[in-house]
Amino acid sequence: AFLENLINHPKFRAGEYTTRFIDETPDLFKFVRRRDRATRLLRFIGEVAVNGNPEVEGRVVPTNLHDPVMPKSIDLDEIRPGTKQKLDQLGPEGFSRWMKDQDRVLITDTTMRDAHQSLLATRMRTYDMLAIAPYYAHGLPELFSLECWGGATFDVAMRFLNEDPWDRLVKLRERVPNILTQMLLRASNAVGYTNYPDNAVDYFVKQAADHGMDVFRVFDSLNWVENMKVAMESVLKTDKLCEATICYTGDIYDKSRPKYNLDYYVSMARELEKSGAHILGLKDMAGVLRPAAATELVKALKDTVNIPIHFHTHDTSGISAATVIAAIDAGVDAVDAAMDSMSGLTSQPNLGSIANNYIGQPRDPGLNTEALKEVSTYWEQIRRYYAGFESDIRSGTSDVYVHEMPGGQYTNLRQQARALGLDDRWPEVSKAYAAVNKMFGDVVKVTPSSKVVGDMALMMVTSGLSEEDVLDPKKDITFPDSVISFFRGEIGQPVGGFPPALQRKVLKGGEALSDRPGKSLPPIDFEATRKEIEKKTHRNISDAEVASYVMYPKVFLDYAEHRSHNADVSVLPTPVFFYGMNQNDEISVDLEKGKTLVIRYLTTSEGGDDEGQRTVFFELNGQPRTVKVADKT
Ligand code: 3PY
Ligand code: ZN
Repeated sequence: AFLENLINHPKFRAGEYTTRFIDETPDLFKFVRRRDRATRLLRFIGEVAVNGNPEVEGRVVPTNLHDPVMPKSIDLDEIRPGTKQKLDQLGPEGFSRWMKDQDRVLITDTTMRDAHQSLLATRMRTYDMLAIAPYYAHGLPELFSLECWGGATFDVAMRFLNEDPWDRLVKLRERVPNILTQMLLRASNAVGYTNYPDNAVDYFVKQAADHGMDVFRVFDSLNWVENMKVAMESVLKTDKLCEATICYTGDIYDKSRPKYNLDYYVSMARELEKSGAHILGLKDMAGVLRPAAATELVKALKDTVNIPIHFHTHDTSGISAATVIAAIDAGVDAVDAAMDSMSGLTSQPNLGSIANNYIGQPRDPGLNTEALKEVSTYWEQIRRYYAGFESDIRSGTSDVYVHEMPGGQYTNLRQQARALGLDDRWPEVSKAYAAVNKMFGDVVKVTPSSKVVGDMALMMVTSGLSEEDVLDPKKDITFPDSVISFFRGEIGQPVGGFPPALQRKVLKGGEALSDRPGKSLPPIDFEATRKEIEKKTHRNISDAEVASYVMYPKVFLDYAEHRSHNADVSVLPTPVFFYGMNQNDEISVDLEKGKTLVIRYLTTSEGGDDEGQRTVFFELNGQPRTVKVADKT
């Protein structure tokens, strides 16, 4: 195709070219890939048949998987307007006032973002979200929003699921035209683990808004408002909602940690409102806000700001529903919860139970409880597909009040600890985590600062280092990269600054930033970047893909490579994607409207041929097809 483009290029034909023609003519790379998608998809299924999907290697394989039973009570013909229409009508400021005027409590469903990030290592596939999406639109238009994007979902989609996160967003928006979409944006860290140049954050936000994002929950991993302002201003330039968010840390009642007292939160709230927030987010990422403290904090914040307040927590302790109820009773405007079957443990508290708790009362969220039940049943069936990603915890744990790990990190860190052979020493890891927090100056712990603390804790346990060892100026220690970067100020400034002695030790005389990293990072040249990616991938690159590359260059290129070999695998049902097909199974795959493939898997040849290739036999729309796959087992 490249040669065809070259030969047909007007300048080439006219002989008007130099040796730099190829470099200077990006259109040469703009060609449609001709190898058909069906063949590429068969190749992927064949690969899974022969070698398995590496993403589930060594994980529990669920049995007895079947297609989910879909909700019966929801009428898919009728659709009522929801919060999306309100935002379109009123604009973000008007919407913010509307929110405050509601008696009912507004509820966000986090199932498609935080719940699976916290329970299933973020592995939920687009396929399973799209199938249920219309039932939300038709059955639950009273929801405030669907948190369905951002946080860790962005890189995991590309890295482990070989999916385009932008495509997920666009398709969800199409299927749910009436409920606000919501994302988690890590301020200057955007959807990554490190600060990006200001114009990269701005570009990302614009792309997200253009692709259907409505509510931007903006937080900074150190509660550094200076760093939040860049992302907030970017959101304020769109006509979408800016939910500037406080990360709750510590305990307002703990006099020994005066950094994070009521005044601290009240003044941060004031600053966020002054910076233009439409909504104030209160994010209890670890789930350590106790009910009584929630009552006091929500009341104080309500007395301070004129914008609505949206509360988020995790159920790691097992008692977070009490905190949510306390927050609602204290007048919070909106709360997060997860569909029943995706709630609890390190996820959000139970949405159905919270909704039922308010039936017949002034703050009744007005959700159809039958629809809630059926949607939850759908997720219950889907969750089984992901059994291999569940963490082995069965109950809430009061240990969270000691370590204060965010729900989204807890299971991840446990898995990392297991991989390092520290499975039986988890209590030590959790203790080390708390100790690191103290040594680092009692910091806000949420992505990416939580990763810094986690990396250090694992390092201490694996190398048998004590707090005294770490603090001892005479003892040489190789600190993890993330820790060095943190002490250099590369993710920002912590509340109250860095502990000076430890900072000196970590940096070994090196300099640290005291200003925003985004200020000194060179701005991205987006057009040059696009050309660079087009050259590497030999295809057209969209604006959104430029943003993916800017966030995660290597992850994006690997994803693009996978896609060019295997087509868009997000159209495959989840059991097929992870575990392959059983003999004589048939699936129909919708490539686009009016283009459906019927794929039947027949068999795979025993043993390899001379080149170690095995033949996988299919029927594609009734016609026999084979693919050759190199046996790597
Ligand atoms: C994320 O940043 O992904 C989080 O979930 C933080 O709570
Ligand atoms: Zn969360």
